[in-house]
Amino acid sequence: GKPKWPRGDEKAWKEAMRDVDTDTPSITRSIVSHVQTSLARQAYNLDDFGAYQAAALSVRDNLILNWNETQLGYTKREPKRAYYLSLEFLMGRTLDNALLNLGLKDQYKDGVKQLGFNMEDVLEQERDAALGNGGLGRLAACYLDSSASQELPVWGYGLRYRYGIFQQLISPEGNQLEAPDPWLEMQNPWEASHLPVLQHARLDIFLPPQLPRLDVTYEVRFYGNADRLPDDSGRALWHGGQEVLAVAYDVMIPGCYTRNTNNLRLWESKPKRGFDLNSFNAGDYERAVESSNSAAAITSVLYPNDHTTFGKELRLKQQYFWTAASLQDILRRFKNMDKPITDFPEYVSIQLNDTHPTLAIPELMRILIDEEELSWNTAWHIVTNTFFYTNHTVLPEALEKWPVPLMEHLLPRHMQIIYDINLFFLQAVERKYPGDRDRLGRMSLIEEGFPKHVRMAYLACIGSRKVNGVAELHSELVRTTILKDFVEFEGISKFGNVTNGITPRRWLDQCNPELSALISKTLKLEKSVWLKDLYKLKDLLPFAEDPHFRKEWAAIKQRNKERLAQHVKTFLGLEVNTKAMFDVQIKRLHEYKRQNLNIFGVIHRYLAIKKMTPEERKKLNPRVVFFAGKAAPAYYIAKLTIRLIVNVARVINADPDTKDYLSLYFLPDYSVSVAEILIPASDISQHISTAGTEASGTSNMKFCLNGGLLVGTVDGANIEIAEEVGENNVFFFGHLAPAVEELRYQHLYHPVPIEEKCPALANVLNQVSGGLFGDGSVYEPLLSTIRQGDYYLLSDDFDSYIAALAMVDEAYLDNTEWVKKSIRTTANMGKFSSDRAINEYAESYWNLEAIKVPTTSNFLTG
Ligand code: NBX
Repeated sequence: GKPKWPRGDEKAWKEAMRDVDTDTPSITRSIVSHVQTSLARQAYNLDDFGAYQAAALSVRDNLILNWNETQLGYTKREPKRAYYLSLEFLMGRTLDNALLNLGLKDQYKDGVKQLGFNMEDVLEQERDAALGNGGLGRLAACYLDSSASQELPVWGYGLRYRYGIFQQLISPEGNQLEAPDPWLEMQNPWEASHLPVLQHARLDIFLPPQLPRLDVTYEVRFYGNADRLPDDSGRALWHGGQEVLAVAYDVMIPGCYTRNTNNLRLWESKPKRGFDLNSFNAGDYERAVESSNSAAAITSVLYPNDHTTFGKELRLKQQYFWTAASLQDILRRFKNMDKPITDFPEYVSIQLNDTHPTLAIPELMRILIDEEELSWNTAWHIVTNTFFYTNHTVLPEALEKWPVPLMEHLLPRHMQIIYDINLFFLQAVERKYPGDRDRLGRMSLIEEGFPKHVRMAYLACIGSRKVNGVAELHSELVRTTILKDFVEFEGISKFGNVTNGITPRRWLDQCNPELSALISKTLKLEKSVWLKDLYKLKDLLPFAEDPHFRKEWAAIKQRNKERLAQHVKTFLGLEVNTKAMFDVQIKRLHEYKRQNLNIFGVIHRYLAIKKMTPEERKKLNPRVVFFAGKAAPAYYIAKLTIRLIVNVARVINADPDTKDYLSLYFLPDYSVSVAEILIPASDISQHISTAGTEASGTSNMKFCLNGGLLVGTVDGANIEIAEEVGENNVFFFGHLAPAVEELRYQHLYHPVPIEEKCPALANVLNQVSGGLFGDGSVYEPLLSTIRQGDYYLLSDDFDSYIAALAMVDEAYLDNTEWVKKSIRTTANMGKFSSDRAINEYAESYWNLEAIKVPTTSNFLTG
């Protein structure tokens, strides 16, 4: 029989639980108690870091209670749940966000002040959780914040990498160097592990026992053999190989102004046994620990490559380890409800964040067929009603493909299942288009070649209920290019769009508290209202006509510029002219994002200023250009771009003729926290990808929400931003997406020398070659990408880019009109809240309903 619960005296439990829930200690008492017990430190030797740790633990106490309450509420109500599978969650810092969402910001600020600390300094102590590369990972983090805030029962699943995205250093020559990011070294108070306390005791400098739940571990198999059973059941037995343990770590995700606190479950790999006793007894100690090393290696590091795929075995192991552990966990939770397995899609939706978790499709087939003993058709029906696939890129080099021999070796049963899916799928295609061999070749899950490859985007597409892109233009490109044949075959209604969004909590209230306060004051609304209904910003529009309001608006921008200047002073030791226009481009370095276009534009401007007389220069409005971003460690051209930026900065910042009118900074080690300082300080930001290449972009939304104007191409979400804020408030330039193919064709077959086609750009390139910024030969490989081929069309867009920047200069001269543009931009950004986006997923894709967790505890009686 089931053991009695709770154990012991129920009344004693109830009373104690009520006390825990209601007798909350004062904030100072809670912090001091953590100082003295959890940290084993004392008042007289407490530094900022200790104060951060104690404050974090105190806040964590609140989160845990809410989180327990939420999970219990969900379990009792048995709602449909959605799961967001993402290999990346770029969370940034947590303390400030948790305080905002709990509504305890002012209280904690006062609390730490009473104890002698300044909240801003305390917040600065926290290290970013940087388990992601860029937009895709940060989008996942915004969606978690919105899911909890919208009271939706959504969990995230990911990997607990020991090393996040690398730390970027810049050498004296201007080269990017990579150092590891051991982010867990100083402890992470924001997670609850499911490890036995004793195993962790050695590491636990200050954390109290962390909800040890040994039951949340699963076994994951690799390699071995898959033998089809001799009957006609279609089942197989997968055996042998390597077995690895997945251990859960739970990160609490508080909703904004609600008790709902969702869960982000991150898996860590562990050897199933500490070491292989057979080898150990034979005296081969090294071999004995080798297998345990290889198990632990699976979750050791985040792959730092975005937009490229390498057939690396460890990466495939990560993908399978994570999807297998997550599916076991999801199935166990479903089975606790005692529903027939065929109801699975009524209770579970799984969103695939790009193709990285696509193995979940054959894995669920394997479980349903081999373990649950369902027929192929029943299993396929369940699978294709459970999964949803979001595509984040149409760049061909970014589409994941895995070599068949590697898949066969690592996941022999999954390779069989993929072949079977492909067989049934191509049979259906053949029935619809008899004799169309070309089409079968194009649509096959297997790309021919030596070796063959599995096309993951096609597998994700046919295994899912719906497929979506992340902005209107991008979704249309998905439908008309990479998945064209699939749209024709399956019908257009399966292929939708959900335009990305950003959380206004972090990207307005937290990063720009003064602007947030001004908005609340002006709208006469608590921020708890407009931060959860961002269309309310529309009511700021009339205030664009109010000179007093404009003055306050502009003054806040100015103080944010000074805050950024202070940051540059502290970390780079450089002075920034805060009277200048601040022009910002911050994103991963990539040729398609065209940081090269920007730096060539800067050089062009520099050369123009050099030619002017001192009188002419005095009429210029000064400009400060900021770059930040990381390059994939093996992306040679992207790294050369960084080197060029750093060396151009060195020359022009030192040139007495020009330095008052133009200066340039490359801020190393870009991160979420650095973005929080840069974004509110921008007058303009640049989103200048070759049209049709940037799926959406999300920082474009963050800048505009903070009243920075957008300079960009007609690409991704730029288009929808312009629709919302009005085309007269953005600076568009460049060729449109439909022209790109034709232009590339011309580059290939009717090349025009760059001197003829774009003399201004040719001149810039020649200055670089000629050594104006140090040895020109260093940059030859970068320059020749433009002189030859020019795949990203810099020579086609350069002149209109320069013209757009001239329009910016002109518009900036009229300060009143400029501030109006800034206000109108912010006021029209309501659409881009990630609350809107997550609600679209919940309603149109997952059929998910919100569940409010009551604010009083009643889970023993209720
Ligand atoms: O996803 C980005 C797109 O480039 C952006 O346009 C878009 O706004 C954002 C969110 O939808 N994609 C992205 O960040 N991709 C990766 O980081 C990535 C990481 C690993 C990988 C492939 C791509 N193997």
